[in-house]
Amino acid sequence: MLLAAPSLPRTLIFPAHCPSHLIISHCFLLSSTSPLSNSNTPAISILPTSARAKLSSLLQPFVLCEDWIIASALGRRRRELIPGDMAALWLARASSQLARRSARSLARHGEPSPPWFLASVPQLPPVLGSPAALAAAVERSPSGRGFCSVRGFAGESGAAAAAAVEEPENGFAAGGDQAIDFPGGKVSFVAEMNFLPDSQKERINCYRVLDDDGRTISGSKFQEVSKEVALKMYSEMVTLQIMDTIFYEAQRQGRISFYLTSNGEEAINIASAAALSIDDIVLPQYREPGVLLWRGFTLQEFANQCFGNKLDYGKGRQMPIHYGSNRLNYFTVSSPIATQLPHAVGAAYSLKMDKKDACAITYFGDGGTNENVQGDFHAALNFAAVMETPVIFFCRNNGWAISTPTTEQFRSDGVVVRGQAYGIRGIRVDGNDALAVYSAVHAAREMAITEGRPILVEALTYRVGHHSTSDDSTKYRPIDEIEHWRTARDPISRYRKWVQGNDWWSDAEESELRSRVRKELLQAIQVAERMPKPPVAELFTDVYDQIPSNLREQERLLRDTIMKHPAHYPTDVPV
Ligand SMILES: Cc1ncc(C[n+]2csc(CCOP(=O)(O)OP(=O)(O)O)c2C)c(N)n1
Repeated sequence: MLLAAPSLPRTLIFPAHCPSHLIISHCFLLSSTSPLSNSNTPAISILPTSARAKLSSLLQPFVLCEDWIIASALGRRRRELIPGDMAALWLARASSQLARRSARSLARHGEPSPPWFLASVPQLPPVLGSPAALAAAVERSPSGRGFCSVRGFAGESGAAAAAAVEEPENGFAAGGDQAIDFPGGKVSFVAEMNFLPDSQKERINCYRVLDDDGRTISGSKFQEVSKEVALKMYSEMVTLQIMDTIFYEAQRQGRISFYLTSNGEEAINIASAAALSIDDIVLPQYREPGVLLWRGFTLQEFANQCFGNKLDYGKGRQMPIHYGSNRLNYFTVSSPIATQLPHAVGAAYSLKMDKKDACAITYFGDGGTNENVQGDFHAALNFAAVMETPVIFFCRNNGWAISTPTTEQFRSDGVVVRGQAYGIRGIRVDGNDALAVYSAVHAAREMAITEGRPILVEALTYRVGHHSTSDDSTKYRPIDEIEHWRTARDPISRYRKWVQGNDWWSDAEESELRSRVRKELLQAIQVAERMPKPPVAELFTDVYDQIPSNLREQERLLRDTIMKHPAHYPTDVPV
């Protein structure tokens, strides 16, 4: 530790790895003990001896030098600011202010300005040795990084110092190339105190390919789809719609306990799935069964899950609609909203580590982005950005989180803008335009994999159905609004117009498809309904390798209770 003599202490050097709190407390000491505005003495020299003694004990890594040493090290004119960390910047700014005020004060008295420098070097020699050794150490600092120099009045005349007084209050030369090489790139300094606006004047626009009548908008750029893929997309959208109608009715008839439709979001489901590869890992919320349908989950498999029979992969332990498939790389539906997002980042990271040509995609609603108990959306986006994972965050912004409209969920311009805050590229897309969704996800996948980065897609859509069979949405939103989206903005009829406009589809094919799918579904439901349920013993397996004694005891108690009160238990569950 070396404190310069009171007459010359105008330069401060500190190692870049110096703990921030030390730098800041030092700055605080400087500013709180220096009545610079009415003093013609630079900051350090007027520190009382006791304060300097305190500094020496507190700030071991700090070295205060005579100005000529550092002046030579900095070439006297160096003005860019390249601190090792944020604290260095803070110190630099504060000290620069002090130095400038000091210069102003001296100029007022017609005295020449003293030199005043501030610098940080990544590593200092344990013993400084001669001034030349110090200068050499500073020069050796790698590519200027971790090296900070702020304002040099050295050798400047009183007039120059006075000129400096006219400079803006930010403490840096106006019009100069003042910038900080901060992680992520250079940040320019400006004289104005500009707060970022809370939002852009104009909302982020929305990419679409098809107009409301299913015609491609002139000049629209999109990923071509073959006739075969286009027709498969259409058929699956129709199948999903019929599946929703029939399962919904089955729930109303009391044959299954619960259901939740994807009405109005068929394009999101099917078109996004079509743009992916089967190797891509899907981590769904609950309104994306179409992705599974696209991948080949059969209607029978859907029915088995909803009826919780012995062929259900979840062994009847989950509520209906909690589908999952190892074979199809589709994680089991996650009802605690947004919990699947961090999982998706982990899955994507493993794909990256294994150098797989695949990404992860996770779906969630607008409500999922505002789920604040765990804040999974935010943690996942930040993690994904920092770890550079190939993951697509697909938000279905359907206007509602059960009965809470998006207007009561957030003040930002929807979801897509949030990606930027985390350093994630994003796009807003018309979720009711199958070609736009397909193109956006196709491009997102390409970027995610080839560039190893996360992408955020916000699809604007509308939840046409009730939230689930436990909800009546007419209690909190106008029926006209629902009807408008169900008819005028229906993604299926819009896409059908495009397909038919290409002469790829006919009315006869349409009715054949609809009656075939309906028949297959009714058949699947009958089979699923008759299929026995998983045995009671299955309730206790698959968590522990060896079932622990307390679970064995619970199993025995359950059996006894069923035997005692058989009327209260379903007869089709083998005990
Ligand atoms: C962690 C958690 N909090 C609350 C709930 C209750 N909940 C179930 S669905 C839902 C709304 C989700 O809305 P959104 O994410 O927009 O999806 P949408 O249902 O509109 O498709 C809420 C709050 C939950 N399931 N999990």
